[in-house]
Amino acid sequence: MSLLTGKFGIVFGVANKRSIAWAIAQAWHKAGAQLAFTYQGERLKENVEELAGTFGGDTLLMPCDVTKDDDIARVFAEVGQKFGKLHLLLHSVAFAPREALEGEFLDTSREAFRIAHDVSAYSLIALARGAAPLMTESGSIVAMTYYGAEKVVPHYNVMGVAKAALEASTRYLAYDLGPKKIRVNCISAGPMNTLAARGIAGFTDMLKHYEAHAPLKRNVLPDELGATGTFLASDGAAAITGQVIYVDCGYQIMGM
Ligand code: NAD
Ligand code: 0WE
Repeated sequence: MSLLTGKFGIVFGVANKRSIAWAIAQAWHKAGAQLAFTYQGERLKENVEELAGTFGGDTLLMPCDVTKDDDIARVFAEVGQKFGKLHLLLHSVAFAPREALEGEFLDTSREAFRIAHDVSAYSLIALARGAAPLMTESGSIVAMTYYGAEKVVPHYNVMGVAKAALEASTRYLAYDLGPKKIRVNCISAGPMNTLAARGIAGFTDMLKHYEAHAPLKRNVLPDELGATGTFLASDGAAAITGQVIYVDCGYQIMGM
């Protein structure tokens, strides 16, 4: 028996094979979970179809823009019909308008603030509310965060504030859902070369900075995020909720 045998899960945030969501989905699948996937829009449908197809069988695949309540309602209605229950949910979704990640935080517009928080933080609350009625046996909700939530990372700007909201939401959700045996945790990942990181000015230098300064003197690998995602999803983590687990080669402990 594998760690996640008999568990049903849903994954939000696969865009391509480099997505953190795909690394964790593969690990969950290898551990025996049966998974459903959502994709942001038609643009990404083919990618996700092809990736999910590598699991064989008919994987449940649904469009979902996490800023649309109707999309979210439809997703959980379908999961209810096809799976009947749910144990795992991965939130690996973030967005802020590009201009908000370039200049000064001081210049963040009301609209950029709203969008970043809607997509990157509020969505966790909406997805947890949709999933909870299906998590009748027990549940594990995992969300991806980043160090810019707690310390200033130049140019991460409003995304840092949105991640702080995501991490605080994780704690309040953990409190509300704890009595139902539903756990809610974040993985704080070191920088990864994904679509969301591509084109960020100085990203290559950031990878080098982590290599130089993290205790383990290297960057995180996708499989290592998968392994932590599997642990948090498993009954081995049954007493862990409301936490932020750092998978960053130790970078977060450093003061200088
Ligand atoms: P990615 O681009 O592969 O994933 C981001 C996903 O967000 C995409 O699948 C995109 O479709 C989805 N998304 C954006 N807006 C959406 C919307 N309105 N509705 C539905 N989906 C939407 O990049 P990634 O690096 O894998 O990012 C995944 C998560 O990991 C994000 O929360 C990100 O903040 C976090 N993270 C990334 C890094 C990194 O360095 N790449 C480090 C720590 C945390
Ligand atoms: O969470 C993220 C990135 C999320 C993200 C990326 C983009 C790029 C394209 C959110 N919104 C957008 N909007 C776009 O238009 N990371 C943790 C990766 C990341 O992004 C940074 C980083 C790191 C690390 C931006 C500036 C500084 C550091």
